[in-house]
Amino acid sequence: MKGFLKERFSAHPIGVPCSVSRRRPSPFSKLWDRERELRSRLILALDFTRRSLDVRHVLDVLCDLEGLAVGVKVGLPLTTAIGWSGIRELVCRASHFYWLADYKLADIPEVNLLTLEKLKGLGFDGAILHLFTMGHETLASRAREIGVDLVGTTVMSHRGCLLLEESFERLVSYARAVEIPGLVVGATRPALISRAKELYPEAVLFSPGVGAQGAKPGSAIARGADFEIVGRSITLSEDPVRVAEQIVSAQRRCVRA
Ligand code: BMP
Repeated sequence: MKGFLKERFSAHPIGVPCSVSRRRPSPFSKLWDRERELRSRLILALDFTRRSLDVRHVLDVLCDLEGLAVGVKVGLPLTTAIGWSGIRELVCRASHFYWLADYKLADIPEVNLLTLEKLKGLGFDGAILHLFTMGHETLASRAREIGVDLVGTTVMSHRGCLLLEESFERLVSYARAVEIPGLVVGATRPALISRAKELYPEAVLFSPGVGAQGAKPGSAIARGADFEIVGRSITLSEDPVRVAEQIVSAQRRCVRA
């Protein structure tokens, strides 16, 4: 493995569960600690890479972006490529990153609860769910107990997401009522980012859609988002470090004092 901070990557053996007993004092505290350390609001979406997706290559990517990305978002593309054991290994080896599980939970409450426990067992710090299914009261309180930060999806970044768009204010108010501490709001919908902040000022806002989907780096931060989720414009670039540096610089110019 390469990388200038290689020693921070644990040499945890494959298949041996790492400690997941860390309890955090408040939601997203690990993420904010890392934000203070790096002065970055960048979360890397690991769906596409220039080479085949395998654990070693992903660790190399993470080594390169060590000082730039505060967190990593993973979902089905990576999981189907490297399997759950691969995900466990990544989370263990690079446990200083904030790990966000993006499986967009949208099941009945009992199944969501079981899945959340499993994600905690894999070492994830946060998990994204859909809000439209509702019924999340027990999930929200269990997530607080076990120290997983929940992030509810409001309006998505792609065009034609009409049902969610129509229900946007209701979804944000629902998240606030059941104390889901984080929200996804597409970076391609700047007015709704500001509106989410008005309706639920304490929420931590995550905005995907920067780069490949058209929103400019820093633009979501300028409208009140806390973190920008960026995938392809970094991971498919010939020079991921340079692109990530440009994104983080743009974000720094937009962070409100
Ligand atoms: P990219 O920068 O390559 O477009 O990646 C965006 C990432 O954010 C993808 O992982 C996608 O699943 C996720 N995402 C999104 O693009 N829009 C949403 O509304 C919600 C998402 O989770």
